[in-house]
Amino acid sequence: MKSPARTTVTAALPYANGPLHIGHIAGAYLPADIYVRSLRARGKEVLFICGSDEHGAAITLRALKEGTTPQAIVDKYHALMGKAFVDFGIGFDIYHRTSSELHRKTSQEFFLQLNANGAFTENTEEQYYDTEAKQFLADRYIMGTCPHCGNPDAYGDQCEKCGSALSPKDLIDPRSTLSGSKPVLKPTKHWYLPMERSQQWMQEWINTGMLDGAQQHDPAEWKPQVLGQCNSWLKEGLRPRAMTRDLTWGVPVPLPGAEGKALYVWLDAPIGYISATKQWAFDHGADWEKWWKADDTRLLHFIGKDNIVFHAIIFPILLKEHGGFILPQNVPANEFLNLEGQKLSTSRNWAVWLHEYIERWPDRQDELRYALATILPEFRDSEFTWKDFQDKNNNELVAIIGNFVQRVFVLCNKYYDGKVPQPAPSNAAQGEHDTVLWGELSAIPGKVAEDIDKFRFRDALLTAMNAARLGNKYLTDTEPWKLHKTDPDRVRTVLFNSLRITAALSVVLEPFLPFTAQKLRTMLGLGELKWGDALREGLMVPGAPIAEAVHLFKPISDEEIAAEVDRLKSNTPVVQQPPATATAPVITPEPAMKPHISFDDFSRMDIRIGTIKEAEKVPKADKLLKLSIDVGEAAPRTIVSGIAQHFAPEELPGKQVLVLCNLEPRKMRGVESQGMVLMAEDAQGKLVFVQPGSEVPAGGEVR
Ligand code: B3M
Ligand code: ZN
Repeated sequence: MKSPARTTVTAALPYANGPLHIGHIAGAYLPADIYVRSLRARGKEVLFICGSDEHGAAITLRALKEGTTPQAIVDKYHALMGKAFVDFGIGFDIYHRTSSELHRKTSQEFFLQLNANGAFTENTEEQYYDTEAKQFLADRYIMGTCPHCGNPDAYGDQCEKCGSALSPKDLIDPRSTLSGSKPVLKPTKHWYLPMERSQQWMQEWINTGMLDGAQQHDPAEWKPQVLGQCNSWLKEGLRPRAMTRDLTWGVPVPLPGAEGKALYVWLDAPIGYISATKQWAFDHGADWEKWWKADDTRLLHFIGKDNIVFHAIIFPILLKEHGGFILPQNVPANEFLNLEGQKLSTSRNWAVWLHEYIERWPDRQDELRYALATILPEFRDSEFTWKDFQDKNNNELVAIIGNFVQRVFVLCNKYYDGKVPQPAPSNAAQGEHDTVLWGELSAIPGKVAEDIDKFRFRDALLTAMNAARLGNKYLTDTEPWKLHKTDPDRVRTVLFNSLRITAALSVVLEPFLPFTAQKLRTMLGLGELKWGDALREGLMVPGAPIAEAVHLFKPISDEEIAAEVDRLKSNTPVVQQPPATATAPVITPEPAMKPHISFDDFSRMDIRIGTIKEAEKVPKADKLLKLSIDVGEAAPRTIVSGIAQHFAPEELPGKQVLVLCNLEPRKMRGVESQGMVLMAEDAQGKLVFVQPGSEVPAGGEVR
């Protein structure tokens, strides 16, 4: 692998169908921003690309709901999101949009090149059609029951409950999102990407980093959950995927005979990164191509976990089929953020909206950036609570950084009339505390950068905060306020050193807390600093003026927090969670822990040990197995379970499993399922049995 000369960083293009919430921020934008800021501070060449995703059913359905046009929707939310990003200090080089003319042209050219290269197959196939709305139903236009988890509201492209990628024909009991009616099948012609042709190289590229005989990336640097999702897709076998849709809102398919057809939104959206780069280059008189084509450019996609296969499999296939482009070197996807014990939900208004936060907490961007950075869902889902936000603010920002800086500036103003003191000549008046301080402090910038490079932003922030902790300890150990009268030389050295710690803080905290870093530099009378300036000798000049002491952070009261929690709760329409009706194990990316239930609730569940007697595939359902399980009754029960991708039928007979026996019976693919098998998920997302420690008679109750 060549060492990169430059880095192209993209952050997922958010759909312009609603405002941004903290889940979006913690998923893609804050980590990407921290990463980019740290590269910039190290003088690296980097381009940070984002924009609004303005096509797709997400937009048109929202327009329908708000009784307006798709164009009005994207105009409204593009402006709202763009402003919120700026206000929050997310420093994109460009925030573009996919409804632009340049994007239409770029994605049409891309499509035509793919077509010319023979990358598509044209197929006429039956698709679901809504006879009332007179429209074909793809993606979010069609809903039904997820064959994997039984979620009754899965979309035609994805089940948001279990995260599975779906196509409309996978749905059980499909219905039109537009009219609610039962759709009919009708033939229509589309351009398909025969992804199965890429199975071989994709498998190798993902898992070894090798492509065309060259090492492109190191898979050890990819997050396990990203590799896991890709491999479970690859294991199912890549299949043809339609790259066009029967829609008028979108980029028109630029071919004769394709009237009324648009590019699939997941074809046009990632090309949006390229058109945004072109626009940026045009605006700056720069070259766009090197950011996408030079093999010493490193391409990174920051996204949330629901976008993994699109960025790690489908887009790379498209780039390679097109030719001339580099492939991403990493796809550092985050898991999901939950809020106060529940999944974030736009429809239930269970969210902290970024633009509203900024309105209610003006000039407190860094407080939220900090709280989120400490809980980024880097490897597993995590949770934001207002209480934790308060704790992080009061116990860390106020008590650690604020307190240190306040003490240093108060003392320097009091003793030296607001000027940088002259330290004792080096090696003179150096106490043991100084040696410890410099020893520990000098390791911090390198360690922070190293963790950031590994996409371990939480660890990096912890280390950066240690600089402030060291500062506080240094003041506590040296007690300059006690020595001022008796040993003024020593005190000047201590406070000079403390100003240097403050300068170092403004460097190592900048990626996380850019507003605070700027304040610190202004207070110190310093201009722009680079990473290498953190502990540079000569940075602080004795005699130079510094500012008066200010409070960098204010404590947040219990009342303020209670008001936020109330606000959240009163905003939310109380929607009863639908009862679990699944026959497959319900493994959701939901909150870490669910709210309390009563003992009564628990005792209503009849969970028993079952012994699997037989297992067979359910015809025409590649996810389902029909199991015959002995749960201690006269005859075994039939249970349909969405585990076919995880177990071969022949490995099951004889296995003991946990069965929820009194779950309402349900028909799946015409077979009545009389209960649910309970399973767990391993780190790779593979289902595994939950078994008794030793064999027990079938029918034994689990209590
Ligand atoms: N708009 C999905 C999302 O917002 C989609 C990302 C596009 S990235 C090219 O989650
Ligand atoms: Zn599902």
